[in-house]
Amino acid sequence: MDKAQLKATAEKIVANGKGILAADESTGTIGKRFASINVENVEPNRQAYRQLLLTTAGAEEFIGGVIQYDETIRQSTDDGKRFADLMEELGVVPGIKVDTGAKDLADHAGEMITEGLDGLRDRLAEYYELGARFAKWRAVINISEDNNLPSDYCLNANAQALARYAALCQEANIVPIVEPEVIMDGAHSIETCESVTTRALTALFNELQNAGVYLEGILLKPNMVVSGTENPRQAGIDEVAERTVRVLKNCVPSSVPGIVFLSGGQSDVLATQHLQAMNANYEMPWALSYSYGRALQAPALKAWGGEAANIPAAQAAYLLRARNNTAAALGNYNDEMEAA
Ligand code: 5MM
Repeated sequence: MDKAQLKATAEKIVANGKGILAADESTGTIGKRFASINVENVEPNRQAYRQLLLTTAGAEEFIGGVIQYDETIRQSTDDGKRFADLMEELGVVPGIKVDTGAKDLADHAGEMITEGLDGLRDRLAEYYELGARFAKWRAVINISEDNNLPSDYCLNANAQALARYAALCQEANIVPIVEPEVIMDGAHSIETCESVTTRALTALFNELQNAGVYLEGILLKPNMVVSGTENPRQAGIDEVAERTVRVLKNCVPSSVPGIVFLSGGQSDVLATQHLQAMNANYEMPWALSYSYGRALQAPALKAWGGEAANIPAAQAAYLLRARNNTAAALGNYNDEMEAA
């Protein structure tokens, strides 16, 4: 493990308010996104869409890293430049999703465990050769107040898998993003989201310490603390910011260089507003930035609609979200910036 390299890579990704584009939708997930715009889920369309994002002029000012899917890291632009090489030239760090998905946790109805540890050492070695310098693994934590979920067993099993993954990444000189996503869906209150997120992060850092993971060489990708989507009381921006910062300060060691939120189904602008409220109003020991999938891509996907003629409009929509989220990561965003 080259600790200096790991720390430098993690810091580079989140330097100066930069964030991450999560473009690692697996084939099934990108199919759902394409279905919303009536685009067929075939390899040439996936290549065209990822190329659109990766060739957006000026995005490198805001985007420090891009998470790719296995297919994407092997793809190239129309003129034959590998996507990973293009990123390298632009100073954007290439990343790779290495989990193989969340599956039902045996004998624990409603709970999930993320798979992908078998053979991971060899896959990481290949991804490093292909240019990846950071990786991502996502655990899925469902809340059900009626069924008393999540169980401690689920939290601990996922935390242990995240820690084993993180240790393997660092052995390969790849920065691990650890993502324990507490899912927004459900009728639960924001208080429940806060307590479950606290339990998930406590279990995670306990296991990371047990595994000997070098905390200066990781990035944390958590959910924000929000009301369940079906809860009648939807907390406002300031409450989300206050509760999220409190949880992070209680659970995340200051040696972690960066925290990059997932958007989790929040609207694109709300995800930016939440990030702004945290960075503008609180002093924190880590860079607090973004690793959004839907909240960075949704307007671009809609503007594109699968038509080559719409690529400039789609790239402008993506650039606006990247620019505004980086402004929010620096505490400099305001609503007027949406009009640009
Ligand atoms: C981009 O979506 C990622 C991959 O999802 P699948 O493994 O289900 O295909 C996902 O992990 C994503 O990186 C995070 O959830 C953040 O994305 P959002 O849309 O929540 O910001």
